[in-house]
Amino acid sequence: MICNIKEYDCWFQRRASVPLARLLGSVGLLEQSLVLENAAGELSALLTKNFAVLSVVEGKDAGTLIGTIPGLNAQLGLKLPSTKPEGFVIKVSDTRVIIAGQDEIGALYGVYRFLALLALGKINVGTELIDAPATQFRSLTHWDNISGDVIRGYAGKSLFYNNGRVDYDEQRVIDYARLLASIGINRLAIGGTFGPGPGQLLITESMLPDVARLAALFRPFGVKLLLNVKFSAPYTLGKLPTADPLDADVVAWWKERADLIYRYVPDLAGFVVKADSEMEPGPFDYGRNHAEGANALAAALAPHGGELVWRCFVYNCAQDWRDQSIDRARAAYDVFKPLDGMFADNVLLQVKFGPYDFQVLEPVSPLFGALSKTRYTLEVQVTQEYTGQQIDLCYLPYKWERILDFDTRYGPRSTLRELLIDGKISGVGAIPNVGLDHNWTGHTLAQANLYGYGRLCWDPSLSAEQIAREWSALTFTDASVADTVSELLLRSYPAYEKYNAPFGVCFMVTPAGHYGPNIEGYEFSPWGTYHRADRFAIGIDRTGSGTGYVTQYAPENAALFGDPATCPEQLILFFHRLRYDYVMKNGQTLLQNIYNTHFEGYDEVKHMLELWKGLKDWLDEHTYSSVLTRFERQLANAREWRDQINTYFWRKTGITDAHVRKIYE
Ligand code: GCV
Repeated sequence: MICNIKEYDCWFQRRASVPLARLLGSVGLLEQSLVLENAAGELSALLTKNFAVLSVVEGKDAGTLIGTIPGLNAQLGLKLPSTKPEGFVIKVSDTRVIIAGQDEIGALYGVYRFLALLALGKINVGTELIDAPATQFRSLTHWDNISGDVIRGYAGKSLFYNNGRVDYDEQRVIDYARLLASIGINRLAIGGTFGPGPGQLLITESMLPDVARLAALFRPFGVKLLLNVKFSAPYTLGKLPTADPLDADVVAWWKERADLIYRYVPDLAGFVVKADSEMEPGPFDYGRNHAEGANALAAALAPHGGELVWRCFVYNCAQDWRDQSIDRARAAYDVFKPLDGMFADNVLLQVKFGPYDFQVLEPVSPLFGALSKTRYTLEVQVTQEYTGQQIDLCYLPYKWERILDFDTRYGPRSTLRELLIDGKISGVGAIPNVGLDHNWTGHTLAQANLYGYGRLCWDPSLSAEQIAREWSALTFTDASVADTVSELLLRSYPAYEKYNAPFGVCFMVTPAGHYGPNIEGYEFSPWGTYHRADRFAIGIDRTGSGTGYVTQYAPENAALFGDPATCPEQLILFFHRLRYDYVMKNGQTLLQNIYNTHFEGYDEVKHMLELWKGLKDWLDEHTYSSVLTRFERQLANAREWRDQINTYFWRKTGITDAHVRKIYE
């Protein structure tokens, strides 16, 4: 059977008809609200489009009822149990299907979950399900520029801007809103991050009507907008002489500006700010700390119920590589930990998962768990900046699962997963991987990363494997194709780790674009990410006797990472400077392990390419060949990594590979 997928429709593919058609043919809605009406409309439209069930919206005698739990209980005398905010109940009997939300958005989420389960063949008479998101803040932040280019975007131009204007295909935005809501995303930041881009312009009166129109497209899907704004706006836009957060005129300016913005978008979720980060203006420009900076903006949002997402990506990006006293990895903790408890209640610090910058192999940031009196979120990248740029297949939930597994060792229930579930981490943020490419994500299989991100935000206890299987089965309607695709996804991250920078040294990428190897590309740069390889050794000593970074962790982790004997070997060069003849747990030297992993990484990609080729007769030509082309490029990339890394270390050390494989002179 040919598996003919419509890439544009992502995880909403057409199916054969379904058993409960009789009940699904009419959808009843007894309460009126924008989101509930959309939920009913979505259900009937998608049933008709994808399941060959001609479904119409009707009254209370319909076979399928949608509503809120309190509403349905009151109107129909049901006894549906209540759940957490944004959660839902699904109940299927032989006379009725009920999809009830704790609130209106919960009902919408229930609809999408119902449709997914229907597609997976998991809805039957007797199905009862209660589910709710683990965390209330599940966001994506767009880095799109007003020019239409997307910073670190690998899937075409911006969905929102073109040529200096807000300019979009309305249907496309609605389809995007559907994709987001179907995986539970409820916040979307627009407005870019750098320079005089949209972050600046969107909060002016000339563009606020555009923002209001976009907000209206997302509103029925329960997605609230956030605006990326610039800390310097009081002087760049407001013509004040300063943006000092303690200056009364600046405080008043932010208040007036927030009041103006909320007149256009009354349910705006708030602002996102990248301050004192990579040349962006911030409180340090005025000798203020980050609590003082954040609180000034947060005060302007508070009367409107808005939140301020304040990014912790603050470090010195003008370092002298000769100066070994500075360690960039320490920066976020050094800046933010002393301020714990000093942020206003509506501030959410957004902490990158690692101390560097979304690297393939870097430890989890020591700020997690260490912040105990401040609300903060976990930040990851869905866009594959350092993970193959949607040319290479790299299934990110594999990585995120391991991040969530990390035990901070601050008290009981101290893994990131538990902190998130218990509300000690207040949400998740990420940079999406989408653009105007027809398949949204450039690489069709990269849709799994967007899907997986939403699913993990909703339920951090899902495994990467569960998500891979779920996404593959929703997208590839043939079971054996879906199996192979899951296998490819699950193989992809470990393979990528193997051919990338070894054992946690990080940043061996080309500085210009971050795709492909450049072993010393960052070595003499101001960005603070050095590996300092010489003839004998490589890596940074971050122990107590080195940069001291390791002491930023809770004592048990400091001890674990601080000793090469107990440090997880995948990260060993992040924490330690080791000689190439250091013997690793498998009895082979560090150098031999570097050689081995790079040969293996390439071979693994070759194997993945063969697995994909095996799907040729099972897939529609377009999907098959577009992914094939990417696998071929990935193989070339893996080869480049393998040969550059191995040759580099062979030339440094003069020590040959024990298996005498080809290394270039
Ligand atoms: C938008 C990385 C990227 C930058 C990005 C930055 C950030 O450094 O390379 O392009 O800036 O992260 O997270 O703000």
